[in-house]
Amino acid sequence: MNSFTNNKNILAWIDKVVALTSPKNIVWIDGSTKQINELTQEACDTNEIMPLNQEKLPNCYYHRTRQDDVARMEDRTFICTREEIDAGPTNNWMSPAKAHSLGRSIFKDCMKDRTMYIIPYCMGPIGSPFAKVGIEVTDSIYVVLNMNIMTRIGKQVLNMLGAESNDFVKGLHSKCELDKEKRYIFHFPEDNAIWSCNSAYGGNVLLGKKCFALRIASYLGRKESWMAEHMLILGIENPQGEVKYVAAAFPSACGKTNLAMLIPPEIYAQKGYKVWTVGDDIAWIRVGHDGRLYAVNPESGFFGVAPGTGRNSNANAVDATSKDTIFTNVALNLDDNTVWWEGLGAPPTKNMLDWKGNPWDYETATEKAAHPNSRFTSPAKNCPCISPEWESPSGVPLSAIIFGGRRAKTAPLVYEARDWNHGVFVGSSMASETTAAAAGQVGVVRRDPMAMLPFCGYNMADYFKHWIDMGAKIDKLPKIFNVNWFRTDENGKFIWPGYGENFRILDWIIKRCEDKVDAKELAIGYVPNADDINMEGLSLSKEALEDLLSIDKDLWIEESRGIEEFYAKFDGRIPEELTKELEKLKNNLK
Ligand code: GTP
Ligand code: SPV
Ligand code: MN
Repeated sequence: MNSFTNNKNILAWIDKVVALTSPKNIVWIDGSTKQINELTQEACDTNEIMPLNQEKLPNCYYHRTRQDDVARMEDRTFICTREEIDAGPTNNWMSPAKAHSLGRSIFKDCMKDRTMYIIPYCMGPIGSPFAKVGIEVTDSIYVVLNMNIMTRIGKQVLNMLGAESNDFVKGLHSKCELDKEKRYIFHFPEDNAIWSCNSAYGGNVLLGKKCFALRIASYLGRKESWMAEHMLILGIENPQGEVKYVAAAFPSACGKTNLAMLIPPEIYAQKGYKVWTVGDDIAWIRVGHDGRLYAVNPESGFFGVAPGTGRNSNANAVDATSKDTIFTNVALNLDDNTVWWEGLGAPPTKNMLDWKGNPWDYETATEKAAHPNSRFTSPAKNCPCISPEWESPSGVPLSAIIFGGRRAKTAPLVYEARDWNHGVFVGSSMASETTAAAAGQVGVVRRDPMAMLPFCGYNMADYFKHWIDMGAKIDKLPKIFNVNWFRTDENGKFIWPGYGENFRILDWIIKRCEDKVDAKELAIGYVPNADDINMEGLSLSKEALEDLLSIDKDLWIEESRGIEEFYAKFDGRIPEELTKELEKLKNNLK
């Protein structure tokens, strides 16, 4: 009998995984501080991680990945449904039979000289009706230590599951040989299972995150009438102490963590406005008893982009990373054994190593010191602005949903959808420039509906239909907006100052939700009257703001063609509600 669990489904599955991978040792992760400390020590002894300056960065560690294993690999990520159509044209598909046989050949005996760690984890606050259980089997201590920050792990999770339940996601990960040619991330939504091999980069191997909480969960959400979204969740407190919550979907490395931890500009802060972080990457959303939408952050930590995170841009993130944090692929400052990255604010020193471990001199360097997708893993509870409601079992009520991306020209600073279905259209037709968060070319515009292109576990046309259907189930619909912090001038520079100043746009959004301000109707939806954006204390001119709020008709005609092309990929499966919205847009642009 196993002392950790008597759940026969878990034990039967573990038996199979053990038979396949032949581990030398097996360690169940109980979640105790003692066990985590021992594993941390072991990972330090083998140089898997390195302790940083324990006075300046208490309980912080450093890790480097292989140079060809630094981001999600979308072309190696598969949705393995029985029917190809159920994965849809935007996902890579492999039949479960083929993925199983290929996976088995790679996993065969892969742990024979290694220890297998079995991590029971929970996505969502334990005991919450939103919460769901996963078990990740891995041969990486780095994965265990990261999962300990990003999810709720250990014995409490097994207790939650009980002896009979089969309601858990079976996740198998092995570093194997870290061979790029044999790197695969397989999802079996119909079997509640994930297989990941030959990678050690976060998004590919922390199976609770994108693999479970988005790809598998989006599939479960459609079956069970809820939503799993690539969204931050934040609360905006006004001077009267009332808090309104919004969720926002931006593609990877497009500003979710930064917006979630925003510090309002001085003129707002003085009056008593404040932003509270509920989550920075993923939202699980359900209809509450009162007919409103409620959102929960299924994670318990932040796996955030380091470059660009500094005192000036995101002081809350800098503070959150000042202890109990694992840094991956950032630069090292050898003077005091601390970390550095571009945009941290502190000047570089002469005595540094870049993310590859090579000496790096800012005067002669031709490459960046930190990898553009270098990351910090920090506990959410360390964040100075973490919301008192962040672990609320019933979630927080949403007043607005915001979509956004990186668009150099087309999308205005902000606009509002006319109604829910139009909002779903806006989300479904989002596009954004690619970033370093995924392997491949950076800066290419691609359609990324609801920021879910790489994360939807089923046919995206059915996902759009699910959004439309959810709208019919919500009595008090949140308003839907689109924002773009990334318009550029003729020199390629961002026009809008962004970061904390984005609060001015959130302020307008909340006023719209409270019916306190008018708007101007354009072909694409409602935009603010320039006078309604509070510009006090900002040097941006009124003309520049008006320009940011205007649209170029020709660009939007081109855009509508792009949307049509994208929809055509789905062979008539796009819901009628959305094709009607596209027709409306085209007519409005005539
Ligand atoms: P993932 O964790 O990959 O999902 O990314 P994210 O959406 O949380 O993005 P994050 O907030 O980490 O920001 C990514 C990059 O965009 C960082 O380098 C930021 O400095 C930059 N950024 C964030 N917000 C703004 C903004 O308002 N304006 C500008 N110009 N850059 C921003
Ligand atoms: C993203 O790429 O959207 C991330 C980082 O949040 S990862 O965990 O790699 O997916
Ligand atoms: Mn993300």
